[in-house]
Amino acid sequence: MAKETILIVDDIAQNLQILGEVLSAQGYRVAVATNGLQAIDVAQKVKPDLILLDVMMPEMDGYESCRRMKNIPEIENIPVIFLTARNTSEDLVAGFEAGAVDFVSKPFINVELLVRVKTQVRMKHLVEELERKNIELENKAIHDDLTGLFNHGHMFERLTHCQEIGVRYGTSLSVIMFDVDHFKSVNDNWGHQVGDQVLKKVSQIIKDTVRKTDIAGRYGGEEFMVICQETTIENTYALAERIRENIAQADTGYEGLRVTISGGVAESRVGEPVEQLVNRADELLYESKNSGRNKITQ
Ligand code: GH3
Ligand code: MG
Ligand code: MG
Ligand code: MG
Repeated sequence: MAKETILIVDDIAQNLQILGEVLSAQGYRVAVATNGLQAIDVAQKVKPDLILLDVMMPEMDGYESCRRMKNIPEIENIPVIFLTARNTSEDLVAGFEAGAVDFVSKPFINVELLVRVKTQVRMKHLVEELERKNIELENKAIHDDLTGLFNHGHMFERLTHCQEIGVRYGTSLSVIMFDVDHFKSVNDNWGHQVGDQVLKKVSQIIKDTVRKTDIAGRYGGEEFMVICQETTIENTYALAERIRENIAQADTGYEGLRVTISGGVAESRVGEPVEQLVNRADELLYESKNSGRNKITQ
């Protein structure tokens, strides 16, 4: 049995009753409205899976109601079928132009109406599923599986974009490059799986420490990057320090296992290619490594 909600709109009570009975008998939930304006209101509240819309109604006719609904983002994708005694070719054109997906003539034949309703409801569900899958795929394409942070490719895209914004509007841009200290020995002494858990933990701390406007990603194996816009290099350095400290103090969940990270902070120079900015941050990171690790260099 169907469990979808159908909004039926008609100014004649008897029509609503007949329609309601036919649809309810098939298991559809039914919502009603008696004019075009009310239909918009109910549609926004109920978010039905389909709307069966009469054309001739007082206050606002079906065409105008449909046109308006197609301009309201939260309900624009709900399919509308016109159910009307007006079925000249001009009426059909007007209805489709208003955004309807189908027409059923009044008086309607039950089986025909039900088949058309079922088809449109199924189409709507298919489209929604495709959209969900698409969003899922897009998300997967820009995120790192292990840590949920943005991946290398996306970080470079964002960095390039931030650089362009910087050139156009004169906003500042700085990056932090992090690398986990002696991570090879974590793997060697604790195993690769523990190593993975440590990377997750480090990522979580980075996520929890950065501000909403910062962009954090996993740059490589045990390397991380944070992009900061519209902030001074001093602020970026302070953020890097907070992250370093939070990680150094964190409980990894494994007794006796502590990790530290080192970092380099660089600010974009006018006209500098992003690769060069990253290289400079990388060089500063290696200064941190060479001077004892668990350190940030600016
Ligand atoms: P340093 O302080 O100089 O950075 O030393 P390090 O041991 O961290 O540096 P090195 O580059 O020699 O080792 C990095 C290690 O990170 C080697 C690699 O196997 C490990 N690694 C990279 N990606 C992953 C991952 O996804 N999971 C785990 N468990 N290990 C990883
Ligand atoms: Mg009517
Ligand atoms: Mg490394
Ligand atoms: Mg390392």
